[in-house]
Amino acid sequence: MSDIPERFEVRTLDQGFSERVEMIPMRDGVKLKTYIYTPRHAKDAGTLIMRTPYNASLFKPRMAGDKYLLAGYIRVIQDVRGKHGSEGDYYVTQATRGPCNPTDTDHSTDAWDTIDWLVKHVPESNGRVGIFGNSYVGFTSAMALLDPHPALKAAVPSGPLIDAWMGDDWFHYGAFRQMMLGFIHMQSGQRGVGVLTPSQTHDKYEEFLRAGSAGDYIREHGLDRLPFVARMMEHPSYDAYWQAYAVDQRLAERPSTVPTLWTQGFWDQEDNWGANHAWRALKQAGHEANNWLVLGPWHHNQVWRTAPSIGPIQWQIDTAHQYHQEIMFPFLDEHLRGGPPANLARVMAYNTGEKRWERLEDWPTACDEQYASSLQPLYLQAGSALSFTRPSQQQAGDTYCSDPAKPVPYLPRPVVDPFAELGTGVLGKPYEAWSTSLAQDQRFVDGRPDVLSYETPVLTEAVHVRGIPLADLHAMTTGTDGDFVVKLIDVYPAKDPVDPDSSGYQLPIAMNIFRGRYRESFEQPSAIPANEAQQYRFELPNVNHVFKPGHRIMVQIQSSWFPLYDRNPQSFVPNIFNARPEDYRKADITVLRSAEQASAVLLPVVKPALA
Ligand code: PG9
Repeated sequence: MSDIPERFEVRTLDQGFSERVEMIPMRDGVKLKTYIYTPRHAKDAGTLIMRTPYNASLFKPRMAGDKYLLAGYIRVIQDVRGKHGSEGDYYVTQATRGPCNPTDTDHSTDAWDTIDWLVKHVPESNGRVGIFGNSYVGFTSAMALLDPHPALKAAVPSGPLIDAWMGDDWFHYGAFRQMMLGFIHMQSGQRGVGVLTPSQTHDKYEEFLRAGSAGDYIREHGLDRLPFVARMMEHPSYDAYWQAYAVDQRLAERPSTVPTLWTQGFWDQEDNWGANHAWRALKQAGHEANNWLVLGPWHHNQVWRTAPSIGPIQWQIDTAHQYHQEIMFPFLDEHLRGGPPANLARVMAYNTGEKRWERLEDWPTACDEQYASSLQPLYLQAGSALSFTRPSQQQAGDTYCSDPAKPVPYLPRPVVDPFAELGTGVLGKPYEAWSTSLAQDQRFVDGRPDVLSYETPVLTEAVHVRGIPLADLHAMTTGTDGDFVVKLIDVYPAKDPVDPDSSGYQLPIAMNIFRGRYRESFEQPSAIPANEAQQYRFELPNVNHVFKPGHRIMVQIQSSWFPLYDRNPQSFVPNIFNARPEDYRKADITVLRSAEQASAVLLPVVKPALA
C-alpha cells in the first residue's frame, strides 16, 4: 500500500472564525463571489468589505491573525465583476456609468448591492459597514462613495487609483508608464490568474529600447488585442475619456456623506496622485467635514505590510503598525461600532525628517494661485548651485543633449520585471527595487551628461518643507516635443561615521515627469516651438520633510526616465504610441536660469530658509 492514502483530509483547526461563501446577486442578475469571515461568537459586529480583482479566494490564509477580524469585525472579500469567481464582464478600473460606461452598473452600484445584501443576510452584523483597501481595492473603495448605501458608514481608500492620466498607474502628466503593461496583461488577459508577458530579455530597459515606441512593444507582444490597452493607445491625451474616469472630480460633484480616511504614501511608486487629490477635490468642494487625510512614509502598499524604513531612513518604529493602531483602527471603531471619538486631526502627516507624526488642520491646494505664490523658489544657479536668491545674470542656462537612443534609467540596470513575482507570494529583489524606486539613491545617474544636478551648499540650518512643491522650469529645446523629469533630493553628509551606508546618499523626496506637449493644455497637445523658451510648471508629489544641517538640497533635471516611462521622440507626432523609429531624434535642451527666465523648484518652506 502506498504511503499516500486514497483519501486524506487534514483536520482543520478552529481558527476562531467561520467562512461563508456566497454568490451575491447584483441588480442586473450578475452574481459576485463573496467570502464572509465571521469571528466566533460575533454579535452586533461591524463589517469591513474589500472588493478586489486579485482573487478573493487567496485571502483566507491571511484571515488567521488578521487584526480587524481578531478585534471582532466581520471581514468580507469579494471578487469584482468578471474576475475569478464572479460572473459578468470585467473592465479594467471600470468608469462610472456615463459616457465611458454605457451599462447600468459600475463599482458604485456593485458596492451598494453588496452592502444591501450583507446587512440583510448576515445576522451577526450591526448594520454598519466600512470599505477599505489599497490601490485597485482603494479605487473600488472610493467608487463606493459615489451614491453610497446608507449602511456604508466609513471608508479608507489607501493609495487608490483616482486619476490614471494625471498621476496614478497609467500616465503621469501624459508620459506613459509602460512598465505597467505587464500588470494590465496579467489582469485582463483572462478572468483567472494572469500570466506574465513573455520576454526573451532579462533587462526591461533593453527590451523596451529594442522594441521602439510603447506602441511597437504593445503590437510586438499582441497586447493591442487587450481592449483596455487598445483604448489607452487611442486616448494618449487628457480627453473626455480620461476626464470621465477621474474619480476625484466625480466625488466632488456629489454630497460627501461617508466619513473617509484618505491614505497616501509619500513614496508611492504606483498611485502617488490618488488619495491626496481626492481629498483636495473634496475639500475644495466644501466637503472637508467628512474627509481626513493621512500622509505616511510609505511606498505602494507598504501601509499594509511593515514600514520601519525606506531607503536609508529607519523610522525606529513600524509606522504601518502605528497607523493601524492609532489612526485607522480608532477611526473605524468610532464609525462602525460607536467607539470613542478617534480624535484625529484633519490631516495626519508623517514628518520624514524628524520621524514623527504631525497633526495638521489643513493641507495646501496647489491649484489655487495663492498657494503657488506662498511657495519659496529655490533657484537654479550658475556652477550647478541652488539658492533662494533670484539669479541676476542675463541669458544664462545649462544645456544637455537628450538622446532617445540612450535614455536615462529610473533604476540601476538590469531593470527586472517586478510583476514576475506577483501572485507567487514571495516578493524578492525585483519587486523590492520597484517598491522603493522613488527612494532609490540617485548617485547612479548623477554625473551623466544628460542629467543636470544643482545643489545648495551644506546646510547650516534645517529647512522644513511641508506641502506640494512645484517644478517651474523655463527651457528651450532644439526638438519639437520633450519630457522634463524634476527631482528634489536630500543629499546626506559625505561621511557619516555612525551610519556609513547612508553617507552621500541622494534620497529623492519628490520626483515627477511632465510631457512637454501638454504645457498649454492637457487635452490638446501642441508642438513645442524649437529654440524658444517655454515654461513648464507642474506638481511634484507631496512632502513633509526636514533637510537637516549637514545635508544639501539637490535638484536634478533630465528628459527621460526609462523604461518606467515611454520615450518622447522629441519631434512632435500626433500620437507617441505610434512614433516611428525616424521620429526619435536627439535634442539639445537648455534649462534657463537667468534673471528674466529663472528656473526653480517652488518649495513649501515652513521654517525661515537660507538667504
Ligand atoms: N497599482 C495597481 C493597480 C491599481 C489600479 C488598476 C490597476 C492596477 C494595484 O496595486 O492594484
